[in-house]
This record gives sequence, structure tokens and C-alpha cells, in this order.
Amino acid sequence: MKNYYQPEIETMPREQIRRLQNERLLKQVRHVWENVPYYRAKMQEKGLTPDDIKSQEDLHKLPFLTKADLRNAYPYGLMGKPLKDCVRIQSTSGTTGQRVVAFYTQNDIHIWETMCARAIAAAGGTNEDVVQVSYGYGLFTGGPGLNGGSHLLGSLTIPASSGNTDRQIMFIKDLSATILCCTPSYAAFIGERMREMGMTPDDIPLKAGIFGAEAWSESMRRDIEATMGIKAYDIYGLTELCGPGVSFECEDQHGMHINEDYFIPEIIDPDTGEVLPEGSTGELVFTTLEKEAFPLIRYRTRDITSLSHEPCPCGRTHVRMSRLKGRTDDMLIIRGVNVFPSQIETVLINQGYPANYQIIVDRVNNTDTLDVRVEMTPEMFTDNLGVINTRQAKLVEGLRSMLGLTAKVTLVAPKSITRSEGKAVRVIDNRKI
Ligand code: DLL
Repeated sequence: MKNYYQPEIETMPREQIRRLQNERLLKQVRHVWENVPYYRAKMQEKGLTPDDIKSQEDLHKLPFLTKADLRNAYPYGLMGKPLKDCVRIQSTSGTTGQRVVAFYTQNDIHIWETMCARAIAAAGGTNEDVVQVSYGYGLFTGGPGLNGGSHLLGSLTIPASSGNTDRQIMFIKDLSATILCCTPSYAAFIGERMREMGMTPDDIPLKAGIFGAEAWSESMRRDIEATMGIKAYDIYGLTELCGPGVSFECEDQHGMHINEDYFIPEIIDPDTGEVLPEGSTGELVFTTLEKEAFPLIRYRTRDITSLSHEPCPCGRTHVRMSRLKGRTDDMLIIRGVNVFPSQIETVLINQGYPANYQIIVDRVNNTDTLDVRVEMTPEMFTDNLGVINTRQAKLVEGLRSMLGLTAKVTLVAPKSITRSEGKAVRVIDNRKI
């Protein structure tokens, strides 16, 4: 089924998208030059004026913006509009350093919600649907963004927010929710609770889920789909750019379409800053095209992915980004070895474990330690120490061949690792470095 929110934009021919982007880019660069002294100074440092940017071919000349710039300019230094024209702020939890505070004009909110409406439509949503939004509401963008998108689409919206899992299940059932929006780890938790309550997919009317805000694997997707009897769609975004909806999956599920009428994405080598050719894996960089209050030029997300212009069977022409491969700042350096949590997760999943684990890093006698706590499924659970030891040793071996490091693995009882109602916390780094 092909379901678009704005077919004329979502399936716009490529040359037309490029023309639109060029027009908008020139306007956005001028807007920033005139209204954001911080970025103007960065351009001047490179000897650039807006006249040097004639199309996106010139984009590479412009300086990057990084998280450090956001920190330096906190809180008002990157604003493109006076506060009196702004109607909202949203913010991140600040788990990886300084909290990000983003500003929105009414028009910025409308564009953001439009992107969320496209995402819900891509998951099959229409005004016949009941959309339960179980992302957190408040400063986090997940709840407000999907809530607004669902309204634009005309769907009946349940602003459930996260938490109170039994009530979530009651709402899904009693109010006949057909689309669930939350983090993938919370979806897995809701599914687990449903199973405990003896419910099967036939007991609930859900048909789709829109899950994002954190990394999740293909096997986690399959588990959630089976438990809830739904098709699960990935959605990506970040507060700096608006929130959820920057890109989203369609029914084809081969990457997420980036809303190219609002953003120009680039992939760069995170070490050199060089723009990489299509298909390469690297750091995702965004230039906003229509943002008024918080415009960002060449913003380095730290997210690692690749882009593809391969035509998509869904008919959307906007470029697709692959499932995130990690973040440049997710990388742990343990005894000098680069380790991504996603590599550890792959080993666990390959050996049949669920994605309930915790990575604890510490430094003891000047040496880094890596402990991985892995939950067993109820079927695996046993008090036979011999069996547990064998399983642990197999995981240690799997991790050694993946990472080239020896980890300590502890298998723990089902449900002993705390579940998350928002983004899961999988890494605890206790090193005081
Ligand atoms: O997480 C916005 C969002 C809300 C996206 C709801 C999707 C759904 P932040 O809290 O600013 O914003 O975190 C942004 O989360 O740079 C990625 O590293 C990560 N992230 C977001 N979506 C995905 C995803 C929201 N689908 C940061 N897969 C981003 C993997 C994701 N990581």
C-alpha cells in the first residue's frame, strides 16, 4: 500500500529536489549570515560571504558546526530570530555532555510536525488510525513531535507519554490503538509485559510501530514485530534539527528517507572532514534549509551511516540513510582498542540472547576492565553452573574474536536488567579519566 502525506513533495523528481534545495540553501546561508553573528564570524574566518555559495556544489566550502559550537554559543548564540518570534524550546537530556536547547518559531514547529506526519503516513497511518504516542512528553522531542504529526494527519491521538506500562497496554486494547510510537526498548518492554499478562498479538489491534531515538538491531525489530503482531518502522531525528522525523522508513524498510526539502545531508570522514562519495560510511552532516529560529549549516551529528540514491519501490525520491552504525562518541576505547556497543550486541544476538545487556567499563590498577552482563531468556534459564559456565565461555570467545579483547561475561537471570521507558542506558563507564 502506498500512503503519502504530501505525494507531490515526497515523490518529487530528483532534478526538482535539487533545484529546490539550491534555492533554499542560498536563502538559508543569507539568513544565517545576517542574523547569526557566531556563524558569520566562522564564515569570515574562511574569507567567505554568501556570494561565494551559488549552489550545493559550494557547500563544502562552508565551515562545520559541531557540538562544541553549540556549547560555546549556549544558550542563545546560534539563534536566527529574536526571542519574541519563538514559541517553543525543546532540549536533550544532556547524557553526553552539555544539554542542547533548541528554539522554534511557529513555522519551524509546523515543518517539524509535517515531517512527523509523513513518517506516520509512511507506516500506513491515515485519519482512520488511532496513534498512541508513548515517547516522553516535555523537553524531549519524541512526544511533542509525533503528537503534532499525528494531529496534522487527522489521526486520533493518544498522548500517553512513557511509563505506567500496564496502563499503556490497557489503552492500546480499550481505545483500539493501531499505531504505537515509542523507543524500541520501550516497545520491547511493553511486549514483554503483554506476554506476561498472557496476551497474544490477536488480543490487540496494533498494526504498526514507529520506533526510534536510539540504536536497535534487525533482530530486535523481528522480536517486537512477532510479540505485537505489527510492522515496526524506524524513525530518526535529533533535537538540534527539530526532533523525530528528520528521516523515516517506508514500507520497503531499506533505510530511512531524509526529508530533502528541509535538509541537505552529507557524509564526511570524521577524522579529516572530507566529503565522502555516495555509499561510503561516515559521519552524517546536515544543513537545514527552512529553519528560522535555530538554523544550522553543516552540523556534525556524530552519527555514523551511509546514503543511497537507489530508487525506492515506495516511490519516494528522497535519499535514504542506512540504519545507524553507531556514533563517533559511542566508541569506547578499552585498553587502546576501539569498541562500539553495537559490536558487542551483535555477538550476543548471534548467540541467541535478547538485547537486554549492560556494558560496564572501569579502570582497576591502571588497566581498563570490560564487564558484560547479559540476560538469559526464560528458556535458557538454569541453575546448572556447568551449563552457565559453558555459555559464558562461548560469549567470551565470541567477544574476543569480534573485538580482540578479553571481557568478563556474567549471565544474569531473566528480567534482572532494568528496563527503560525511554532511551536504554547500555553503557556504564565508571572510569575517572
Ligand atoms: O532522539 C529525537 C527522536 C525522538 C528521534 C523520537 C526518533 C524518535 P535526541 O534526544 O536529540 O533526539 O537524540 C538524537 O539519538 O543523534 C542519534 O544518535 C540517536 N537516534 C535518534 N534516532 C535514532 C534511530 C531524538 N532511529 C540522537 N536509530 C541522534 C539510532 C537514533 N539512533
